[in-house]
Amino acid sequence: MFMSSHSYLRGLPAFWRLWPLAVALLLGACGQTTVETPSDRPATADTAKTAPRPSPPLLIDSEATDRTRALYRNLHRISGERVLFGHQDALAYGVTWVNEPGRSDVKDVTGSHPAVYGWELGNLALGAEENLDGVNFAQMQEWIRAGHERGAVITLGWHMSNPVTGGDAWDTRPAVGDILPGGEAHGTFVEYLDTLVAFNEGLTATDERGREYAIPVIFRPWHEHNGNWFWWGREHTGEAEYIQLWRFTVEYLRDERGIDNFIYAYSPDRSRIDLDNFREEYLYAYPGDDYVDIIGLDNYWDLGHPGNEASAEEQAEGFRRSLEATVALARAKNKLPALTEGGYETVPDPTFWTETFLAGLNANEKTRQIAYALVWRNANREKEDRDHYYAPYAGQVSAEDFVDFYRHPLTLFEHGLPDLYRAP
Ligand code: BMA
Repeated sequence: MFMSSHSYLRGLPAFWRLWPLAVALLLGACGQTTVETPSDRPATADTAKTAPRPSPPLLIDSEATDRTRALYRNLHRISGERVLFGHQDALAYGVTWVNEPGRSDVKDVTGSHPAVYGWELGNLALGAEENLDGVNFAQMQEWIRAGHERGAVITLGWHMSNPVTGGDAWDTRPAVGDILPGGEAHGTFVEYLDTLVAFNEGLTATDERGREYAIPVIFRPWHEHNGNWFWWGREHTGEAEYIQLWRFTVEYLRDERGIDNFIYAYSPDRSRIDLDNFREEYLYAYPGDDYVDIIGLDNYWDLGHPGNEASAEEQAEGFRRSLEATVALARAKNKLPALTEGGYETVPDPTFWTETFLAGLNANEKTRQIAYALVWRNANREKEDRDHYYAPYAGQVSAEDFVDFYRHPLTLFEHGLPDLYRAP
């Protein structure tokens, strides 16, 4: 309903800045059924008259580029209607192939690439040419550009090396206190962040008039911080320190370095959240509404994780409840809810996609508001000498069921995407 962004309206006389409000009030007074209502109420004429209208979702970056704002608004609009399917490293390799132009395991099975591409920055800060899974960074930039130009969504995560020890993200020797401003390793940390600034400078595309622009990116730093497996995780840093780490990251990238194409996603891990106390545990070390755009959740736990001893029924209930709670929190904050990571390693269940994954996402009005759901990478079997994949490949036991998942009206893959980068 509110089309304009505040920065776009800056400098206009007061009347013109207030017109969206005037239009909304007028429509509200007319009892229009199309007026946006809080998502947990049915949009009837009655509630439309009385319900408080949510203000338009704004990014934490008030200078965000038009396309970045458009993406965020469009994902909000789609939320509740369709869930975008995402896959990590989709274009770089699959279970039986590496680096074949135009190929992805998801496309091999369904005919379409995923709607969301996840990419990984681990080892970027070390000056390496390839990330920690052997993906060449220059090629990654090309794949990001190609995916964006086909209309898909890009998200970046970072298993950042430990700036204090030089070890990897799983080297849990204390680091956060030392990398914050005033700490001994602060300079090194800033250099690490600068490698992302440089990488991001290469994430450009060209519009129809030949002008270069920055590709919008969902940036998801410091994920699963409520677990204890990364150096920024619980037990290896305190709550206040983690919040400072997050805020410094945003302020440095956005305010110091002027990055305006990032949408910031927060994503704790489900395995360390008690569903009966979701809100409080999810918000452990939450950096604040002024620092987060996406209320995300990483959930492998309820999807057949080997450590979860709950029955299949209990896990299904856990999955549904975790999505409902994520959506409720996102709505209360006027943020976007997403399943930022998840899946079932090697998908051994032939009906996993429809009877577990879709059943949870499509359970009710709340769960359907998850904007996108991304499953983790399909490691190349020969190269990594193991079975570590989360999407099916052609012939895999869940491949047929995945086609039903793809065809379901709730799911959205790259083929079916509307223009997400034009202002709604
Ligand atoms: C993990 C595993 C690792 C990988 C890392 C970063 O979950 O897939 O093999 O190196 O993510 O992509």
